[in-house]
Amino acid sequence: MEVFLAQPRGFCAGVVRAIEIVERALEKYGPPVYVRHEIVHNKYVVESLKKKGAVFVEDLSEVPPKAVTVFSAHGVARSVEEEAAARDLPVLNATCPLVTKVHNQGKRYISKGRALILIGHAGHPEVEGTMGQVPGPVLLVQSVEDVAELTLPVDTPVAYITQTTLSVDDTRDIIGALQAKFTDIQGPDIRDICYATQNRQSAVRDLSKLVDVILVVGAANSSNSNRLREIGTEVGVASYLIADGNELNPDWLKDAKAVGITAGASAPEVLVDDVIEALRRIGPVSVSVLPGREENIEFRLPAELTVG
Ligand code: 2E4
Ligand code: SF4
Repeated sequence: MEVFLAQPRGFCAGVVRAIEIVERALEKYGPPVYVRHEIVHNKYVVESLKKKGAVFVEDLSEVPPKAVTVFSAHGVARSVEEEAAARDLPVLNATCPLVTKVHNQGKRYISKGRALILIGHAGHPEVEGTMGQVPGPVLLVQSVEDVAELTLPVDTPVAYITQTTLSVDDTRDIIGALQAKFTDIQGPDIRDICYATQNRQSAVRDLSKLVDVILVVGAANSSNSNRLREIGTEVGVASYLIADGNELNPDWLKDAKAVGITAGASAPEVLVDDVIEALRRIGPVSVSVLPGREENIEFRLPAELTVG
C-alpha cells in the first residue's frame, strides 16, 4: 500500500505557541497550572500536559485563588477576562494571535457603528469568545440559508468577521450571499482566513487527487480537522477523522491502493506516526511526503515567559 502524507499538516504556529505557554508556565511557576478549556482540541496533547501538572477546567470557578491560569488557543469572552481580573488570577493568554486579530477587527467595526455579523459555528469556543469580546450585538451566520433569514434592513451599514478554521469554499459562498444582500458592507478578504487553515485545506485537496482513502488525524471536537475530512468527502474520496491508530478500521482500506494522511492543526506528528504504524500492521506500506507549501510562521510568547 502506498501512503502519501499531505504537506503541510498538523501543528500550526498558534498551537505550537499555546502548548509552549503551558509547558513554560509549568517550568517557571511549577505545577499545578490551570488551563481553561482544552489548550487545543486534542486528547493526546491534553493528557501529556496533565502528566506534567496541568489541570484542565471549563470554568474559572474551578480555579483556586492565586493559581496560574492559561486561556486556551481558542480565546475567551471579555466576561472571562473580567472574572479572572476580579479574582486577581495570574493569567497567561494563549489565544492565538490570529484569533485576537479577528477580535480586534470586530471591535473596530462596532466602533464605526456597523452591525456585526460573525460567520462561524454556534457553540464553538472560538465563536463564544469572539462574540463575547466585541462590545455590542453580534449576528451569527453558519450558512447561506442563515444569510437569507437575516432581518436587518438591507441598507444597514454592516461588517462581517469569520471564525479562523472555516471551510474556505463555504465561507466564500456565505460572504458572497452577504455582499449580494447588503448595500453597505465591509469585511476582510477570504484570504484573511488563517494561513494554516488555508494551507491544510489546499494540501488535502492535492492529496485527494492521488489516493483512494483519506485519513485525517484529529479530534472529533476540532473544527479545522472536521473541515479537512469534509473536503475529502466533498471531492469524492472516502475520508475518516481518527484520533490515532487505534481508531483505524481495516475495512476502510479493503480496496485501497493509495492512502492519504493529513492532520488537523491541533494533532501532533506522533499521532500521524501511530496511524502509519497501524497501517503497517495491516500490510507493507511505502510512505512519501507530498511537496507542498512551506510554513515558517512563528508567534512570540508572552513576555513573562521569555525573561527570567
Ligand atoms: C484556535 C484557533 O478551532 P478548532 O476546533 O479547529 O481548534 P483546534 O484546537 O482543533 O485547533 C487549534 C486552533 C485553536 C485553531 N484555531
Ligand atoms: Fe491560530 Fe490558525 Fe492555528 Fe487557529 S489554525 S491556532 S488561527 S494559526
